[in-house]
Amino acid sequence: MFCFQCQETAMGKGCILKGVCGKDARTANMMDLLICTLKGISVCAMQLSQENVSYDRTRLVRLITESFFSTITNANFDYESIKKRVNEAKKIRDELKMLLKTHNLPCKECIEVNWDVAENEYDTLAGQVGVLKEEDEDVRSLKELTVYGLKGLSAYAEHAARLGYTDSTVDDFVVKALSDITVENLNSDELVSLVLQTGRNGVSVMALLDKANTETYGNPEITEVNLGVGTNPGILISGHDLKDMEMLLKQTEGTGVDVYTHSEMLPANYYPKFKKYKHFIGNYGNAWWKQREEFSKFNGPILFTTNCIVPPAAGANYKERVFTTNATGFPGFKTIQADENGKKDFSEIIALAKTCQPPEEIESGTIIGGFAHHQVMQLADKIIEAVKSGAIRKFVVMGGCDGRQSGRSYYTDFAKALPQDTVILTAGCAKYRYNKLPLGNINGIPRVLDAGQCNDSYSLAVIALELQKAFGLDDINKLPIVFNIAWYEQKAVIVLLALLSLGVKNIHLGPTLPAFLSPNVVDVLVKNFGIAPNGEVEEDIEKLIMV
Ligand code: FSO
Ligand code: SF4
Repeated sequence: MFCFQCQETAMGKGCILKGVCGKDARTANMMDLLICTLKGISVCAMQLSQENVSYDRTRLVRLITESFFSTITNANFDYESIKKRVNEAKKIRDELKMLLKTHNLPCKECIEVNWDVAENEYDTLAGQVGVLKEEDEDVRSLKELTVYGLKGLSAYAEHAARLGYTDSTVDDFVVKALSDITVENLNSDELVSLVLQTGRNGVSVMALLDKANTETYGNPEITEVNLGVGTNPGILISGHDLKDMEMLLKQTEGTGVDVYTHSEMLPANYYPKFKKYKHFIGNYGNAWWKQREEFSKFNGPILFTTNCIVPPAAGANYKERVFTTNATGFPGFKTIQADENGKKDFSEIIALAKTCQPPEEIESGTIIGGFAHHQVMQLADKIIEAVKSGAIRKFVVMGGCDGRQSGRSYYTDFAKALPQDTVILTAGCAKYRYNKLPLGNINGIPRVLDAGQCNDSYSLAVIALELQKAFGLDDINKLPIVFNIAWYEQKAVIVLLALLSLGVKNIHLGPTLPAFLSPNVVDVLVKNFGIAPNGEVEEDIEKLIMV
């Protein structure tokens, strides 16, 4: 195996024996074979489109986006389920090849289109089709940057699709981009352009998901979220999928079982449609990486709707209580499948919850959130006034991911060290590094404004663009907003590319730069976008705030 797609990668270079995340080599390789096959599908699909031959586009795109989602860091550790996806992908690819044949069109000569071995030889082949297959370090870097962007984009497209929202332009782009990096000999400039196009499509997909979420569940509103526990048994729901949240709340209503969010599901508390459920108690715990400790105290079942899963320790008392759904999986965890109409039956989880003790309280009090673009725009006059009067000197976008590396205490220290006249705009699980600090408010505006999940970084971009309009500026970079982003996995990659495509410059990125960026690609990002790694807290405060 060779995997370097996340911030935690071994030695800052690449995981080669086993993932730091816990992914084993066989599963990592099988994911490579899956991506290889998705590329083959895209190549055939592009050829068919160019010749105006019709095929089942929706099925194909959903397979690509779901499969990509399953390969995101901490989403799926289950070798068998990935192998199953390889078989499904190969079947679709072979159908497309057959279609090419019936139209007398030659298949492209590449392994992605033509691999064909028996299932018992998948492992051997899988070990040969990974990222190191591309020998040129810079080409590899730009191609993988595109692929990781597409993975993040696919995750968000999946959530939107489950609510009935799709964007055919984005779908077409995914197929074309995958095909281009497979069979077109793109030079560095063309690859850089593809990376930026990926970012633009990232903006589109986040806008689509924002529309899907807000039209379905209402606009997030300022909310005090309870951190304590009730006296009933509970179910803990983690991940990003709001459709699952809705189904779980409906099915648990009146059963005597309460519902709590964990990690990236916290923002569900901000949506009007979910707030009306009395048995939706609040948020339990913190960012994904604290789950081993927190799950063992929760006492009830846990439902993962997306990443991030941490493999449980050998003696973990909660192993039998964990369920996965959608693209997620872990050997030994039970999986809840949707029926053909997308409905899920959570009765097994609810029945289990009834046999469990109520959660043990690990925190108390409340935190405030719900500052997505619609809500913030309601406060626009107040915010603009505070900027004009000098009460707010700068906004600091500190969205992204949290992670378990000790160096991430940088973000807590940075938030604490920020001058009192600055406001943090956040989204994603990165917020857990500072959302419980007593940072106070400025003229009634809290100093940490949480827009929601990592995909709600879109909200932060909308807020910036609206402020740019309000202040009559011709460049987003003239706003009093700076960016100090924490990344971990590939959804943060699409968020970063989306910001770059919107013209945002001088983003500080940490806690370390991605291992998949070659020195030359880093140079391009530094020269064209002013991207910088974060340094020491004081020095970064000086650079970002005091100038
Ligand atoms: Fe976090 Fe995990 Fe939302 Fe990620 S829980 S790290 S960027 O999956 O998706 O922020
Ligand atoms: Fe390593 Fe990250 Fe890949 Fe896991 S996802 S194998 S930690 S690079």
